[in-house]
Amino acid sequence: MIALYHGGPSGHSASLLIALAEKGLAYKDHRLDLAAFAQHAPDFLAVNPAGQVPVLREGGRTLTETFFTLLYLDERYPDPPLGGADPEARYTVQKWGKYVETHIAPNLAIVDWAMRGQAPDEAARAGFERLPPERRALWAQALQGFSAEEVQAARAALAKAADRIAEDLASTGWLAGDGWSLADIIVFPHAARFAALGLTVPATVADWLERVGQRSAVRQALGEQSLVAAAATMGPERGRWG
Ligand SMILES: N[C@@H](CCC(=O)N[C@@H](CS)C(=O)NCC(=O)O)C(=O)O
Repeated sequence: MIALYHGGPSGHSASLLIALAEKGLAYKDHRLDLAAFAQHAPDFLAVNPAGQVPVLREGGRTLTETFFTLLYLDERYPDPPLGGADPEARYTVQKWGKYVETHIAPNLAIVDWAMRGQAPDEAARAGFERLPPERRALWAQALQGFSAEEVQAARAALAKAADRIAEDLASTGWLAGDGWSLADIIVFPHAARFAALGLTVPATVADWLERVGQRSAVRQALGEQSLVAAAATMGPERGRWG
């Protein structure tokens, strides 16, 4: 059986929750309280030493990296297929998977972190010591805070991302090809936070967010919790692959 370790219906975790609901897959639910830094507790670090969610486990395999995990799920459980109907759509799905990782999520984390303005308490800081050096260094940087210029640059990058989302939605109303796909699933939870961070999005993007939010799998994945109100991506997600 699938087991999912996640932080609730926001950020990367939301993408996997949506995909599992879309494919009607049952799973053992391990929800972690990210605000309490449960992702840095020894029992979870035994699952993912990087101290990040989501993590999907199945048949002795431990999968991290959300976009790759989405691709895995789509190949293993092809009904309904979400990877793109033709080479062009599949290319676009992959493009969005990378763009979320290299541009959208890291900049969102900076803006969110700057707005949150809360310093983790001593107990949380103790957890940082258990992280691998590169993750510890990122946290140290976040605790120092980001400069006004860095936050401004992150906001500008997100505004550009909103425009790029609008561009790809223009022809079919979906990000890749003429239907709902992994591209929509990987981008949606992040783009859904833009408004809460004071970023205005083009009307096409607002309309797409509304349509995606109404899908039954998305409603099922989000449960009672609204995405915007949900705890946002935690952590200084800079220095990703890509
Ligand atoms: N590259 C990872 C990023 C995952 C990620 O950023 N997870 C965030 C929540 S959305 C997290 O666990 N942050 C907690 C931390 O870094 O301590 C993926 O694609 O899954």
